[in-house]
Amino acid sequence: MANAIRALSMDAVEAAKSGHPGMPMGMADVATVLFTRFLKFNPKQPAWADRDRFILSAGHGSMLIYSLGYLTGYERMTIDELKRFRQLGSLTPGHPEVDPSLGIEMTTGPLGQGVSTAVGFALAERITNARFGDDLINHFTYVIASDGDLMEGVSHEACSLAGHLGLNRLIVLWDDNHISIDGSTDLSFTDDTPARFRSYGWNTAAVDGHDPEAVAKAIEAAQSSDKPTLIACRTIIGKGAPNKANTHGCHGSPLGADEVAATRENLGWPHEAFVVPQDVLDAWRAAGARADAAYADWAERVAALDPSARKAFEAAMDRGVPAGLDELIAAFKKKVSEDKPSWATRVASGNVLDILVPAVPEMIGGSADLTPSNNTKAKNTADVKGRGEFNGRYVRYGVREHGMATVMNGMALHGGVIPYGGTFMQFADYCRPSIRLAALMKQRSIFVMTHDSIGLGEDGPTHQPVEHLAALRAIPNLLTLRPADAVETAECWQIALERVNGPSVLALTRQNVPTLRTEHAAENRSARGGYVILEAEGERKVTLLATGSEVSLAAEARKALQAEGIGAAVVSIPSFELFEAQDDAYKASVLGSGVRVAVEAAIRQGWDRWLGYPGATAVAFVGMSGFGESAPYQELYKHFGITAEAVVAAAKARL
Ligand SMILES: Cc1ncc(C[n+]2csc(CCOP(=O)(O)OP(=O)(O)O)c2C)c(N)n1
Repeated sequence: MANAIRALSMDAVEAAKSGHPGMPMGMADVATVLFTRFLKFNPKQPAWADRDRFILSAGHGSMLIYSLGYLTGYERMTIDELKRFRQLGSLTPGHPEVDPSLGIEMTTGPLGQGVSTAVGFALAERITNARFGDDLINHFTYVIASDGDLMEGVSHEACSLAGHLGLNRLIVLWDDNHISIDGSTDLSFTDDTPARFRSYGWNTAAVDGHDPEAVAKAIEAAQSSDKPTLIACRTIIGKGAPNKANTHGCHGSPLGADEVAATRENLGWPHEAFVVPQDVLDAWRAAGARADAAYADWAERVAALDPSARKAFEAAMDRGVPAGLDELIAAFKKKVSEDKPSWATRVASGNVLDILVPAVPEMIGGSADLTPSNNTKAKNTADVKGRGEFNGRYVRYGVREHGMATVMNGMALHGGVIPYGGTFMQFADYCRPSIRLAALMKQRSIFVMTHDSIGLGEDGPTHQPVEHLAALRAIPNLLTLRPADAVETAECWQIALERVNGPSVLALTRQNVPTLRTEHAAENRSARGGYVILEAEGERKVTLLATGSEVSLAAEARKALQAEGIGAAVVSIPSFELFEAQDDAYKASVLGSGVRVAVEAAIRQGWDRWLGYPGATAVAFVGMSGFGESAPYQELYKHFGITAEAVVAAAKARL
C-alpha cells in the first residue's frame, strides 16, 4: 500500500516535470500506518465536524496527500487529477491549498505554517470540546512536518504555546530524514529537536519510520498522552529509488525516466504509470471506509440533540454570521452617538467587545501579551487556561505574534470558533506571513492592531507604523479597517464578523478621538468603505479624504475652510477595499469634483487611487514620508506637519 503512494508520487512528478518526489516516498510508510490504522476520517463525509484533522506541513510533498486522497476514495480526487499535477485549474496544485472536501485542511507552502496552524486546530478542538462535549467534538490533530518546518521560527512560537496549554491531542510526525535542499541537515540544523520539544512540555518518541509496527506503537502511546507528542520518524528521503534515495537530488526534482524504471524494479512494482492494481486499491478504499460506522454514530448523536442544542452546534460549525449582530451594534451606536465620548478607537473596540463576546459564544479573543493596551479582553471572560481547562474565552498568546496569527488561522479553519487577537500594529509585520495565508485561505481571522500611527507618541519610531497600512492594503482579500470614532469602530467589528470568507485587520488608535457620528443611523455606513461624513455647506469646492484619527483632523480643517466661505466636505474611508468595490457613480459622488486633499498619518502609497480618481482639479497628500520620532503625539503631529492648518493651506494653495 505504501508503494502505491511512492509510485503515484514519482509518476505525477515525472509527468509534471516538476515537483517533490522524495518526501512522499520517504514518508509513505508512516502515512500508510496513520491512514489505515488511526486517522478518523470519511471521504464520503469529508466535512464531518469531528473528523481527525491531518495537516501536511511539509507541503512540498503534496503528492503524498493527493495520492492519499485518490487512494482512500475522495470522489473528486480522480486519477486524472493526479495526472494533471501542478497544472492550471487542477485539484493538485504544487502545494496543497484548502479543500476539506478533498481531505486538505489548509494551505501550506511557507514551511513552518502547517505545524503551527495545527496548534490552532488542536486548540479549537479542545475549546469546542469544552463547549459541546465528547459526543460531538473529540478528535486528534495529526501533522507531518519536515526539518524545514521545525527550523522555521514560527514553529518555535506555536509549539511552545501548544506545550504550555497541554494540547495533548496534537501529534506531530516529524520526517527526520536528515536532508534538506542544500544537502545534509548537518550543514545547518543540528539542534537536539526532541530535547527542544521536551523543554516546551511535549512528549517525544523516536522510531524507524520504515517500521510500521514501531510507528503504530508510538502513535498509540501519543494518543493517551497528557501532552502533545512529537514522533521523530527516521526515514530515507526518496525511499525505493536505488540511486537517488537518501540524497537531496530527489527532494525537489523528477527522478528521471531511468531512475523511475529502476525504482519500479527495486520496489517490485511492475505496474504502468498511474496504475494501482485492484487489490491494492481495494485495500486503500477499505481504509477510507474504516470510520463509516463511527460517522453514522456521530450523526445519530447530533440528530438526537434537542433542537436548540443542535442549532447552536450547527451554527457554530457552519461558520455563518452570528445571529443578532444588527441589534447589538445598532444599540451601541445609538448610545455612543448620543453620549459622544472621546475614546481612543482601541477603547471603543474594547467596549464593543464587552457587548459582542457574551452574545457571540464562538468569539475567542486573545493578545500577544498586550491585553491592557489592545483592550481585547471582554469584561468577565475567563482565560483558556489549558491543561484540561478549555472553557474560557481568552487566549494568553504570550509574546508570540507570528505564532498567534497562525494559531488563529488554525482555529478559524477548524470551525466552531471565531478567533480575534491583538498586538501593536507595528508588529503586523511579525504576523504578516500568516495574515497573508488567512487571506489566501479565505479565513475569518480578525486581527486587532492598536497603536496604529505616530499617534502612539513616546514609544517612538520603532513602534510607530508608517508603511503598515499601505502594506496591509496590498494583501488581496484582506480587509484593512481603520475606523474614525466609536461609531465606526462598532461598524467595523460588524463588518469583520460578517465577513465569513476572509480576514480583517482593525487598525485602532492609542490616542483619544472625538465622536464624529453624532446622528444615529442604523445603517452600517462603514460597509461602503468610504462615505461623506460631513457634507460641505454651500457648493463643495474641496473634498478632504481621511481615515481613522485623521478624520477628526480633517473635520477641523473643514471648519476653518467653511469659516472662510470655502465649501468643504470630509470623506471617511475606513476601508479602501470596500470603497473600491462600490460602483463608479457612488465613488464619484463621494469623492466629488474640485480640490482633493488626503490626510493620513502614514505614507502616501495607495492614496493616489482616490486622489487621482476622475473629477479632481488639483490634489495634495498630507502625511508621512519617513519614520517617526519619540515625543508626545500632539508634538509629533506638529513636527511632521500633519495638522488642520497644513490641510487648510494645502487646499487653499490648490483652489
Ligand atoms: C518559508 C519557506 N522557506 C523556504 C521554502 C522552500 N523550501 C521548500 S522545501 C525546503 C526545505 C526542504 O527540506 P526539508 O524541510 O527537510 O524537506 P525534505 O527535503 O526532507 O522533503 C525549502 C527550503 C519554503 N517552502 N518555505
